[in-house]
Amino acid sequence: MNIFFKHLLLYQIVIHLVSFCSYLLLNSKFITEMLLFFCGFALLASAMGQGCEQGWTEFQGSGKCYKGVNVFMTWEKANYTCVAKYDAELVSIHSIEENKFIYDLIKMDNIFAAWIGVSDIGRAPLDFAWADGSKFNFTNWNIKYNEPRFGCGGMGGKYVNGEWGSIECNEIEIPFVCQRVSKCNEGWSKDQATGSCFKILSDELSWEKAREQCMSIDQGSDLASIHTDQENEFVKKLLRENYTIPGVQGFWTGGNDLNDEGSWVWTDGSPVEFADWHNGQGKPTKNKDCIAMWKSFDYEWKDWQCKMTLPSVCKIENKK
Ligand SMILES: [Ca+2]
Repeated sequence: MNIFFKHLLLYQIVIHLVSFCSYLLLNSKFITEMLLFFCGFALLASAMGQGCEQGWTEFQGSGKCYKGVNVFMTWEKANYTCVAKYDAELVSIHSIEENKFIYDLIKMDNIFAAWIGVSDIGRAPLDFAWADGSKFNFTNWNIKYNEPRFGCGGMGGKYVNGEWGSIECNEIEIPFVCQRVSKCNEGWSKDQATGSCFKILSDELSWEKAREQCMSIDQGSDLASIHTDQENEFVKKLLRENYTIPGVQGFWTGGNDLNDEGSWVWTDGSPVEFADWHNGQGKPTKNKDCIAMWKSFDYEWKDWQCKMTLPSVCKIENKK
């Protein structure tokens, strides 16, 4: 973008911001509105989400906990503060429902704008990404004002009903919203890298019965799916360190080729892309249609008869 044009746009934004703030000050509403904003946070602090620490609020649809921070900072300082002070990240938004949830949560009606985790920092201009590294699969730019134009994104207040405006990352200071993945329910182990929760069930059951048991113990729980090397190592570590049952051969996961011989899928129907088969395992074999993590293979994978009885690994997937 032409630098003069960019500065002209910035100039216009600053003028609008100044006139907007002057309006608030002249009407003696500014302090009241800031107080309302602060009160909103205070109320939130007392409203604990089930899977969230005190002062954070959960949105069931995302498995994340949110906190509005009523301190005025540049985008980069806000991002740093989420990480360093709150062990969190600037919020990423993946649906209009999540956008609306955050809008209501931080009482956006009362403020001009709040930083969200979208920026092009370290990338090509306007090639946006989320600060938490999650997929950039949803946007809510205000098209009417020809957004986006600058490198960082903020959620706008009632004048744009929570649509996003772009702002110069280090020129403007506004409040911001941090997010954390929800903590796991009692008895589950959290994989910090993904936010998913895992639990080992010791009852030795057929694959089908094991799946029923997994699904019955907690909302969103199913036999474990494993999508990456990192996740595989997390589960292996869990099995090695925390679980020893004499005589146990292995643990059921959700992987199976029950519907189509040799075509391995997880219980949600997604294909098994990452795999950790032990030598010779995972070949198309009738009657060996379920994947177990096998103790004598140091928990590498084995295709095994689904009717055999094993303990199992359950998972509540974080759908961030
Ligand atoms: Ca098979």
